[in-house]
Amino acid sequence: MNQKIEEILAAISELRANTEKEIEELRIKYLGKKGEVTALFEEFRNVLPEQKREFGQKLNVLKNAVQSKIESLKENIAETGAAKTSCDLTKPGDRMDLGTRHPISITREEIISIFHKFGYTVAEGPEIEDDWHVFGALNFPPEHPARDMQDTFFIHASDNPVLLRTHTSSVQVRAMEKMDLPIRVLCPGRVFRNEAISARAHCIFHQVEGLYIDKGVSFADLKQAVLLFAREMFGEDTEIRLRPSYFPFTEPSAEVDVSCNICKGKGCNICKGTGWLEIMGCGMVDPNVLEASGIDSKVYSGFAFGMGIERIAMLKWQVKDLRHYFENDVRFLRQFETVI
Ligand code: 2U9
Repeated sequence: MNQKIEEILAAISELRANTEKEIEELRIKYLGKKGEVTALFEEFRNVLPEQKREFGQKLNVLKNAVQSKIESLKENIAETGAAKTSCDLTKPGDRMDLGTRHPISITREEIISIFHKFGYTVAEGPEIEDDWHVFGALNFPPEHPARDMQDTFFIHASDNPVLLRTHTSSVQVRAMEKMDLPIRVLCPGRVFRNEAISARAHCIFHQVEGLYIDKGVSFADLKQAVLLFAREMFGEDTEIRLRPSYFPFTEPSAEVDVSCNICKGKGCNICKGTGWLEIMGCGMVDPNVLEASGIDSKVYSGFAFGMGIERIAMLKWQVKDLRHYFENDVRFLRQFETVI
């Protein structure tokens, strides 16, 4: 009897159960009518009177040990929920739907990889900015409309306003402040303008801007960079034309058009019969802008350009409504599944 008690005590310390059913089976095995512990109590009747005290105590210890083991197994499955979620570890995993890259990301990466070949590195900067990096350093006069609440989102307007950047030019200003010359930098990022949302405009959109500063950089270099980019992006037959324009930060400034790759310049509804599509703005960095960031404009010159990624992506895939890019309708996004 002693040996049996020792065996059961050793066995119960190893007991494991994952479900309430398994625990009940263990309870029956030891404490049920025909259970092993119950059988020992039956046997106890035949124990010699002088041994009854010793075995009686041992049997009670054994019964308590079995009962508390069963209680602790019950508590365990209540905590882990093992009983409710008994799982089949051999089952194949659930299929995970793969996402697709967003057309804006695809276009941004394509623009970056083209300029990477021309030696540009990517720089990023804060979306929440100060007046100096968005306007002051870029030659915006104090009364310029972009500084107005109507056009820019201010987080707080004071003598030292905090605002959402309206262009990524602020990143180039930061690059000029800290990078050694010559600088050849590309700045992609999200920008914010206080505009009504329509098929052609959004209050949040994405830009890529570029800046090249060195000794002897000329307008001819700018035209060449823009032409090479346009041919890489829109095809090797692409022609460009530059129309005079105005920006506070460049002088002279120009808008860049590419020949319409749908009608090959003949005129269609995409290019509104003109044969040309506007893709970006550009110009020679205004000497005031170089000087504001501590660059000697008598020694250095540079060019800059800027484009809206949504606009490039609209031209690339003939998307008619800019709002598609922001709604994340999978029926729209899945069309770009194979474009990597
Ligand atoms: C520095 C100096 C000059 C960046 C430039 C443009 C021309 C331009 C627009 C295109 C469409 C903005 O997204 S858009 O509305 N951008 O036309 N951007 S030159 O010029 C800089 C930038 C930084 C220090």
